[in-house]
Amino acid sequence: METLDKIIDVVAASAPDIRGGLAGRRRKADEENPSGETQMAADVWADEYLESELTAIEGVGEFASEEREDVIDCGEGLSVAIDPLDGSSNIKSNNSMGTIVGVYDAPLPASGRDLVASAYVLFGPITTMVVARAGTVTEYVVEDGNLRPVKKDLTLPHDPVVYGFGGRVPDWTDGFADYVDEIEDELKLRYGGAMIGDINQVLTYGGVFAYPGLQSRPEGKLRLQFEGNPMAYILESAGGRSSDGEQSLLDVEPESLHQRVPVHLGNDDLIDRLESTL
Ligand code: P6P
Repeated sequence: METLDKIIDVVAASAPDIRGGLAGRRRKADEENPSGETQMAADVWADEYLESELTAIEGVGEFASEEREDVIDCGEGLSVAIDPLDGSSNIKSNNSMGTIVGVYDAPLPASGRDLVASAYVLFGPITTMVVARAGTVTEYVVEDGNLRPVKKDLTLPHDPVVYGFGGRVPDWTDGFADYVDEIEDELKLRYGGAMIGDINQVLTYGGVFAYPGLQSRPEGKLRLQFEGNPMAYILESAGGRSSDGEQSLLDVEPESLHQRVPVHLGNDDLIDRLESTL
């Protein structure tokens, strides 16, 4: 089995244990992640679990996590960048969250153009996994850690329905606020505070997700290596677009492992309109 298949299978096989470990780990850990965000005990749990599983795979050369300062060198081969439990603050309110994985054929930090696959596991009412590789996107149900395909060659619906925008309204830039004025007249608001769940709605119904650059934080909140690039790879493989406001996220120059980037993802014409408005 090739390395990429092993990575995807290990992430799927880990999902039931990670999900099963959430209930007892709803408390805050007494640590911060490299982005200065308070870690939940579940963040640490999921990160340690996946680090152990993924670094053991023959053909994985580097491992990095949103929860760790530095890249771990574990041999030769592909680089795996994960957000082990994206949206972990949703544990408190029992809302959706999950794991994001980017597989790069280059040392980290890497360009999105070096991605050979990306995926996310969504802990919703059921556990699903969406995988983009070789230009196509597949949605699976994760059953006992095994992948059962339910949607092959998944593409964004042509007629968009939902939008979800992060950041506080007073902190949006004038350009983004002008864009929101247009969009909110056309689409329905769906924002759950975990990008996996919000982007899964965009993939399901069509629409746009954004965590934009803010007045207080022009670089936005989300991390390029662990969130922006992998999700952009999925959306673009599904016929959509991504943007930092000017260009595809996959073309953003990697400068540091935890660099943040404004993230806009969705139907191509909605992203085109965003770029012409910003
Ligand atoms: P806010 C979760 O913490 C996350 O990294 C993304 O999954 C999500 O889109 C965003 O931050 C939510 O941020 O400011 O709305 O809590």
